[in-house]
Amino acid sequence: MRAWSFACFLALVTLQAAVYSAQLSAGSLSNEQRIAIRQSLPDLYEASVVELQAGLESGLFTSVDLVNAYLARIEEVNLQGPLLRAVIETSPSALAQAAALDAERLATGPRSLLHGIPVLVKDNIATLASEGMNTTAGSYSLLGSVVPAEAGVITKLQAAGAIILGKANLSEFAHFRGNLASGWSGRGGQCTNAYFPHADPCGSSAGSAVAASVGLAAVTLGTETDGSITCPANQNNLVGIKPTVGLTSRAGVIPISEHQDTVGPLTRSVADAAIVLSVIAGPDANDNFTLAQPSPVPDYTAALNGNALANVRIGVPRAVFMNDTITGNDPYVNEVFEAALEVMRALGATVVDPADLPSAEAIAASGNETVVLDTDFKIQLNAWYAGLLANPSGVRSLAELIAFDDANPALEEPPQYTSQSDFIAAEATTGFNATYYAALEYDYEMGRTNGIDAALEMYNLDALILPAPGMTTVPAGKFPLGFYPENVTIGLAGPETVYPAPGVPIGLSFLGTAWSEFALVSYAYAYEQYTHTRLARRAYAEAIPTTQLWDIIYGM
Ligand SMILES: *[C@@H]1O[C@H](CO)[C@@H](O)[C@H](O)[C@H]1NC(C)=O
Ligand SMILES: *[C@@H]1O[C@H](CO)[C@@H](O)[C@H](O)[C@H]1NC(C)=O
Ligand SMILES: *[C@@H]1O[C@H](CO)[C@@H](O)[C@H](O)[C@H]1NC(C)=O
Ligand SMILES: *[C@@H]1O[C@H](CO)[C@@H](O)[C@H](O)[C@H]1NC(C)=O
Ligand SMILES: *[C@@H]1O[C@H](CO)[C@@H](O)[C@H](O)[C@H]1NC(C)=O
Ligand SMILES: *[C@@H]1O[C@H](CO)[C@@H](O)[C@H](O)[C@H]1NC(C)=O
Ligand SMILES: CC(=O)N[C@H]1CO[C@H](CO)[C@@H](O)[C@@H]1O
Repeated sequence: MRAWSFACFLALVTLQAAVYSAQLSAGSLSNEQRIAIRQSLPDLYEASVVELQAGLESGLFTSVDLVNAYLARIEEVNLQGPLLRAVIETSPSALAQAAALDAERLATGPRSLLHGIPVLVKDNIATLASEGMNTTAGSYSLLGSVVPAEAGVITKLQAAGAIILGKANLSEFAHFRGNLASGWSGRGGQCTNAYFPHADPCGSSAGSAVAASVGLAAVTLGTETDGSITCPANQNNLVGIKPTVGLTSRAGVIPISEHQDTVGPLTRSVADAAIVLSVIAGPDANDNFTLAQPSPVPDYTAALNGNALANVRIGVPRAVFMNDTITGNDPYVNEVFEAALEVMRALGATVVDPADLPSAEAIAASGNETVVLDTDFKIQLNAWYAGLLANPSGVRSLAELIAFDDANPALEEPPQYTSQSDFIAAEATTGFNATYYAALEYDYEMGRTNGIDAALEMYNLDALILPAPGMTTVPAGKFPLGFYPENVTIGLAGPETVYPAPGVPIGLSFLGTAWSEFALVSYAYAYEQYTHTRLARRAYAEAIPTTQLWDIIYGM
């Protein structure tokens, strides 16, 4: 438990406990009491971690109640009704974990703000097979496989007392298989956005984002290599943090590339994102990139300062990143972005516009990222398959994976979902050589030295800001900016999905230099507290689950 949040949370707990504990122990409740209790229970569509923790501490409900409520909400919307297909599997041991954590809370108190809080994680983040869930990146080639160890971030979550509620659907292999629709996987099918029927959820952390957007769990984890947290955060009205590579452990995460993969939170508020990041950040002996991070890990909740944008210099890198011809953004995105710049100014920030990256044109033209990702993916994915303690499909390498998909079209290559172009390009690479090292060097030069860091230095900036979806860099925090208007021209995104579409959210991104998450969280918080854009629009009615804690506790 960290100082700032603890104080705040204790105040809430004390208040609620004083009011309701007596009533809950009473055998029969008066009408007024029922209404009071019902009103005191958080709405799971929006509930924050601090609110849930307060309710758990005061005995208003238990973690068992919470798990039951979230499971019922998943049941309502996942494979029926709106067919969100956000969740691939739920944990058969979640209720037992919840009961044990409830008992521990009574005996010795909460371990952290995440004690007894249900979390969904993307299906490329390893959980122990003995806990009952698969780790497959959405692929049947990994169904029933036994991982040698859980992911480093799972160890940290569980040490903090979090409950792993289930695994979220994703673009298969984090969208590194081929030219496939965002949010589709062989095992999970097509995940869809909760803001418009069959809208594109973006990916690859599609299921994590959709689940967080309508409260199928308290918070979720996604992963990003290039846009896989920031784009779904953008399109699902969420806060997403793409941490600096090496702030959060990638050990036990089905890889694309150790040079770009990173794990981060997808949540409904900046405060929740700060709480989760504080738990999952930090060194892990099994991922040596994490050993390079500054010590100690900051308490990101201490960054939640509503005045954080005062006297801060924010740059707008318009060239390339705001050119609709290159980004493909609907012109409406730039319209709402201009309004956001006015908010920054109102909050005391100096907006430096434009503040272009010297490398902008070179970044847009370069294929060097692909050279690095293709080479790394083959080496690291082969190592993943080779390291499994068992794999019923028999697949033990990328080459065998390609053959498995071709041999099992009903599972992995239904019509319009046949592409394996990324797999095939990666399989053709021959390992580290001079071309690879030059490409890696070039990427760091263009992205960091001559890119973000150069712009921050040239214009004396604290951060950069961009509308979303835009292009992605490190690190970035994305959060709600607005929504597409009712008259937007609906486009096709995939065989089963549309984008843009009326009411689909649009996000805003703060970007900074390596390890600047603390500052970025503070800017995002100041903007969020001033605008509260997320609350301006809800998902479409059918996509909102109706089960609440009340139904679970009192069965009515
Ligand atoms: C994996 O998924 C299969 C099929 O849904 C299921 O039978 C099994 O219990 C799951 N868990 C593990 C650890 O294999
Ligand atoms: C991690 O270890 C490998 C060798 O095991 C080494 O090549 C690499 O440079 C290390 N990376 C970091 C960031 O320390
Ligand atoms: C946007 O990009 C296109 C294509 O590269 C280019 O032709 C155009 O000049 C750019 N627009 C601006 C305003 O820079
Ligand atoms: C990588 O960048 C170099 C330097 O600009 C360029 O010559 C090369 O064509 C790029 N490689 C690819 C595959 O785009
Ligand atoms: C490095 O390997 C790639 C294939 O992975 C190949 O295209 C490239 O020509 C090689 N470069 C050198 C310098 O051998
Ligand atoms: C959509 O409606 C807005 C007013 O709500 C209007 O300003 C805009 O021009 C319309 N766009 C189209 C494409 O009709
Ligand atoms: C929890 C849940 O609903 N899981 C489902 C995800 O989608 C697959 C494929 O449709 C189903 O088999 C799972 O039951």
